Amino acid sequence: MSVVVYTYDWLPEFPRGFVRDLRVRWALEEIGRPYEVATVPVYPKSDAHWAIQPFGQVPIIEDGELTLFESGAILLHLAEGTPLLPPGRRAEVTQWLIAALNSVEVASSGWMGMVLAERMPDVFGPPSTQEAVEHARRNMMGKLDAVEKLMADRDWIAGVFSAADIIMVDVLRIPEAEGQLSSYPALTGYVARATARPAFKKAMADHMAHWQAADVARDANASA
Ligand SMILES: N[C@@H](CCC(=O)N[C@@H](CS)C(=O)NCC(=O)O)C(=O)O
Repeated sequence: MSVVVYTYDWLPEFPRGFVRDLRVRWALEEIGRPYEVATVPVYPKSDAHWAIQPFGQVPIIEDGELTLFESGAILLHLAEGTPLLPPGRRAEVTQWLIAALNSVEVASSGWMGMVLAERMPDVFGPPSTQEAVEHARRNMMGKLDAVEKLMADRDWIAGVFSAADIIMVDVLRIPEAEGQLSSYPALTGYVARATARPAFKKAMADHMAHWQAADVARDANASA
């Protein structure tokens, strides 16, 4: 049965490649489940969107009768009964998936939010002080240090490739894109290994194609 993945109808260039529908697409590609994409307007957000995501965010999925939000919950649901949640490693995979979201992503989003506020004050401002940005960066580095140590002697965070790797690597892609992984060889290798997977490449290509099609539709609307 096909899954429906919701993302935005359009977004500007800067978040493309990092919108969290990507992690859902990646998981679906890994397990070979067909899916279709539906959209919600990014602005203004619709009542229909708020009705299925109380924070007005994406991703959201529909899987038969079930509607789910929160990328971690979505991944755990999709992984059930598949190699992404290997029998015997359920607790460990869940632990690392939650650590990726609740420890690493919380820290990196805090820092990234401040960087964006500096870069685009009209959208994300007001900017924080340099001391606050540096404090947030050190907090993120503390989390990266811990995962770096761990990944020095393993390929995948829970021993075999799992849903936890999809979330952890997708989280790490932001500090990597911002040049923050240069002193972390194990994390750099981990991200490279995971993103070399055919499922990631397909998910990313389809994710980017979605935004290109969204530009075309927007241009056509503007000139109509
Ligand atoms: N904890 C949520 C975060 C979702 C999230 O931040 N989504 C972003 C797109 S990647 C969003 O919709 N942002 C718009 C907003 O927060 O208003 C998850 O993992 O699903």
